[in-house]
Amino acid sequence: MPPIIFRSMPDSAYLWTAMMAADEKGLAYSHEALALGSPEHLALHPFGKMPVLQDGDRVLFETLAICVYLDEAFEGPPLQPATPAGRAQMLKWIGVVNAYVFPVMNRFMKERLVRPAWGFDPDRAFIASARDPLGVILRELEAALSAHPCLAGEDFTLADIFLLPQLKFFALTPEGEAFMARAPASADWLGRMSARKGPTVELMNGVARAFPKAAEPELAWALPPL
Ligand SMILES: N[C@@H](CCC(=O)N[C@@H](CS)C(=O)NCC(=O)O)C(=O)O
Repeated sequence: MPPIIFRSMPDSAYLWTAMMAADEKGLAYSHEALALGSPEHLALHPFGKMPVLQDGDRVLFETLAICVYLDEAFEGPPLQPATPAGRAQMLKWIGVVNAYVFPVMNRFMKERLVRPAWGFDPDRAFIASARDPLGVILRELEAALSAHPCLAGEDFTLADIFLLPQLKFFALTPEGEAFMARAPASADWLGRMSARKGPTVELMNGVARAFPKAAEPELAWALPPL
């Protein structure tokens, strides 16, 4: 049994980010399910989020802390830039994903694809309100990925790993598809990231292939110009 254990509900974008970081380092690990909000979960993560990393007696939560720990405590290809300016760029983009991308993109994808597939009405007010913040996010992503092949610069870093599950599942919505059709650098990045080797990328690709289609396939709105 490898010592690293990811504790999480299985379908969690942040779990996939943490596991992908472990894959990129070439680490062995296992995943054990954790019920959201259970006493066991709250004992490991008092703020009640997923995932949690257990490495022997060490228990860590917050995905950025987990990824930095995996990168710095273990051998394997570095996942952070070597220079302070490079690391600042990486942290800037991870901050953008955590503060702006995840709350809008992840919820948009759930309202657009998951809730209707489960028989619930989507929150149409949220879908309408997401247009402008998504426009800013997607414009900035396309600008960054037009300037360099990876999100934080020339090299693949944790910033790419944070963004991948977010953009990948947003791209399955009709609005995400329409964005990809007119954002060649973002579409190229998504293709390259989805082709990386590793069990977590394969897992995400499989989940994406089986994902529900939009119950209302017409565009809820057109994005503002890039
Ligand atoms: N700041 C946390 C955020 C983690 C997070 O939001 N995880 C989601 C799953 S992808 C979660 O726990 N959702 C359950 C909930 O919010 O109740 C981190 O970086 O680990």
